[in-house]
Amino acid sequence: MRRIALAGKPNAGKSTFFSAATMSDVEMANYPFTTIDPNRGVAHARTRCPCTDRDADCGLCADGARYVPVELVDIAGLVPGAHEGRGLGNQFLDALTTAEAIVTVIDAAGATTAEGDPVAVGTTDPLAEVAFIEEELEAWMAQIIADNWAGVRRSARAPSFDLDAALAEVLSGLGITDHVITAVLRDAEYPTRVDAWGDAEFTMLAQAVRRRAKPIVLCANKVDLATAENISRLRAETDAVMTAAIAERTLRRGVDAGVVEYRPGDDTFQVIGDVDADQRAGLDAIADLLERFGSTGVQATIDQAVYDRLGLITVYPVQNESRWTDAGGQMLPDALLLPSGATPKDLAYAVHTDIGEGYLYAVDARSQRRIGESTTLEEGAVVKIVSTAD
Ligand SMILES: Nc1nc2c(ncn2[C@@H]2O[C@H](COP(=O)(O)OP(=O)(O)OP(=O)(O)O)[C@@H](O)[C@H]2O)c(=O)[nH]1
Ligand SMILES: [Mg+2]
Repeated sequence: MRRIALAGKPNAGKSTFFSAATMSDVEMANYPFTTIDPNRGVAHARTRCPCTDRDADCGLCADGARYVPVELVDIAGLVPGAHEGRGLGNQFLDALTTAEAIVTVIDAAGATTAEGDPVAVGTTDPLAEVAFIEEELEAWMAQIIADNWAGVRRSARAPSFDLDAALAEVLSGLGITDHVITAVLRDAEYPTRVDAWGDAEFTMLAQAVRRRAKPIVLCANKVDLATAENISRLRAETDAVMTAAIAERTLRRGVDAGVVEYRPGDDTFQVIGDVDADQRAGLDAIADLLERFGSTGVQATIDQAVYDRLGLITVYPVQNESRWTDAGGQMLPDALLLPSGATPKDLAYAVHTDIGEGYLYAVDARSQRRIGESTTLEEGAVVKIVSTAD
């Protein structure tokens, strides 16, 4: 499963976001370092289900909204200097290396210090938090490259030495694939002589790799508390998604309790059960918030990470190309996230290695036509794979 990690300063609302997105109970509190061990759970990206194109109901989507699972990881809060061990240290930067995309949660309300201590709303500047996660990550990666440089120098004495391969080895420990390293080295100019490398080159390489391998979605949280001035500054100076994680959590709990009708990502909800006066006031405040911001922002953040930053597409493998079902008659049983540019053969491998190896051909189940092995699939493609492994 694709993995997305939440990062940010302590007390920004990461665990609240996590709890809302995964509907799991984790510790959340108004003091720093509530979370120590990472929380892992399943969140979902939202997309339009292909069954809506057929006026059918697949039974797996919510009125046309299809939710595709991704893994979400919630880690301890980070403070500036984390790469040097400040706060709870750099072990949590390590937790970020296994994620494909990072959501940086900042406190739009400015009601917490850089260390996560609560202060009055508007005291601290949310814009000051925007860049520090990428800076910490890049500094930490640069340091790891520097730490490994003595080894690279030693191996450079061998006649068979290959700089790209040596760099790939150093960076693979950070969860960076050869594919990314190759692209980074192709796009930038670096000294080919190993002894010409220094801190500036380590930093440059770390930045290039971070940008390509760990895209970041910025999430300005606690907008329900934030001043109008902070909101407009954040809107003008960043591309942050405005979120109120706490509101999303309340709505989903309401759905669970059977008193609210709401699909994550919707711009409205309905109260369908009995609520007391306090709950009613809370829900009214959320309704106002949705009107102001369009949504709670939680779903939009995940969708931006999956579809925009990672550029993934949702593809639906089926066995029966006219009914769009599996052998058991379930319509559109699986929704898979594939990299953009994926081909039917890539889909076959994603379904199962054996299906990929036995690949014969594919049928576009929308047009009923055969499609070439190297055709590029699009968002919402419904595809039948014919394989010797069937
Ligand atoms: N008003 C408001 N408060 C929020 C929101 N999201 C989280 N909070 C509050 O912010 C405080 C911190 O939330 P957590 O989710 O524990 O924050 P965290 O980032 O996980 O903190 P650490 O684990 O300590 O790093 C709690 O009191 C939450 O109720 C929000 O959208 N609006
Ligand atoms: Mg937490």
